[in-house]
Amino acid sequence: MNAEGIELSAEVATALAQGQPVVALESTVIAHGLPYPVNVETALAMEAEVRAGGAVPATVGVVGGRVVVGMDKCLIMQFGESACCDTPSAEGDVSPNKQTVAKLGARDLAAAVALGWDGATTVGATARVAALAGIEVMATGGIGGVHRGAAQSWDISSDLTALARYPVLVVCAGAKAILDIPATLEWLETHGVPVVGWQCAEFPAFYTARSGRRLGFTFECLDDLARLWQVERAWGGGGVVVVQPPPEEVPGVEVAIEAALSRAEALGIRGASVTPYLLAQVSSLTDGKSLDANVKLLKRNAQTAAKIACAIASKKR
Ligand code: PSU
Ligand code: MN
Repeated sequence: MNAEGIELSAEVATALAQGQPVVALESTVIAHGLPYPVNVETALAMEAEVRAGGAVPATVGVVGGRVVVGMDKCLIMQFGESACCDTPSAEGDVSPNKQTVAKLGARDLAAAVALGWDGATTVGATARVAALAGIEVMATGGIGGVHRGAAQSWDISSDLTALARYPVLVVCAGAKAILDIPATLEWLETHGVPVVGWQCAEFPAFYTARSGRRLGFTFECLDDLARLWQVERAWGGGGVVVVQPPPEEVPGVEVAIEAALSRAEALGIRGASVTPYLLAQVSSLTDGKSLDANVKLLKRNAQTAAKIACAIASKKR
C-alpha cells in the first residue's frame, strides 16, 4: 500500500520498485465498453501485448472498496461477466446504484472506497490511480471528450479534466467520432494538455484515421517521446495525450453514429450512460464492424504504450 486505499499487485509493486516499465489499463472498457465475452478476451489480449512489449500490465479496478492496481485474470473475468447484467434498458442506465460493477470517474473513487463498492475505472479514474501508484503510462481505446451538443447539455467527459490534472501519458486512437472532436481539441488546448501524434500528423477519430484536424507535433522516434515526457515531469506538468491511428477503419461509421445519437436523444439518455449506449448502438448498427475495429486498436495502443513505457524507463537508468 503506497497511497491511501490503493493496493498494488505483487508483480506491479516489484516492477515499480525496480524501475521496470509498467502500463496501466482501464476497466470501464471491460465492464461497460465491450460486450461479453469479447471484453474479457480483449482485456487479456491487451495485457499480453504489454508483456510482449517488455512491460508489466496493471489493469485498474475497484473491488469491494479496494482500488486494485494489477487485477488478476479472475477479477478481469468477473468484471467482464458483469457486462451481461448490463440490461440495455431504454434508459441505458449505468449509474452506480443500478450496476453490479459501477462506472467510476475520478471523482467517484473515494466514495466507492468508502462504501466498499465494485467499480470499473474510466480513463480519468485510471489516470488518477496510476499517478498515485507511480505508473506513468496507460493505454486505452479513445479518450472521452466534449460531446456533440455540449453547448446545451454541458456533457464534457471528466477524462479531460483528469488528463489536465494527473501526470500520466495516455496512448489512444484519438477520440470517438460520437464526440465533438474540434471542441475536444479546443478543450485540451485551453487546459494545456499536450496532444502529439505517434507516427501520424492528424488527430485520429477512433473509427477512422482522419478527423480533418492536424496535430501540432508528430513523433517518429520513441526516444524523443520519452524526452518530452521527461521534460513535462521535470516541469510539473499534467497528462500527455499520444495518439495513433486505428489499424483498421470502419467505413460508413458516420451514418451509424448519427443514428445512434438520435436514438440516444429520443430516449433521453444522459450522464454516464451516454458513452456505453452510443458504443453499443454503433456496434450493432455496423454489424459488429466497429466492435472489431475497437478491439484491434485497443491491442495496438497497448503495444505502443509498452514501447513508450520501456523508452521512458530506459532514460532513467
Ligand atoms: N474508449 C473505448 N471504450 C470505452 C471508453 C473509451 O474504446 O468504453 C470509456 C472509457 O472508460 C472512457 C469513458 O474513460 O468511456 C468515457 O465516458 P464518459 O464519456 O461518460 O466520460
Ligand atoms: Mn459524460
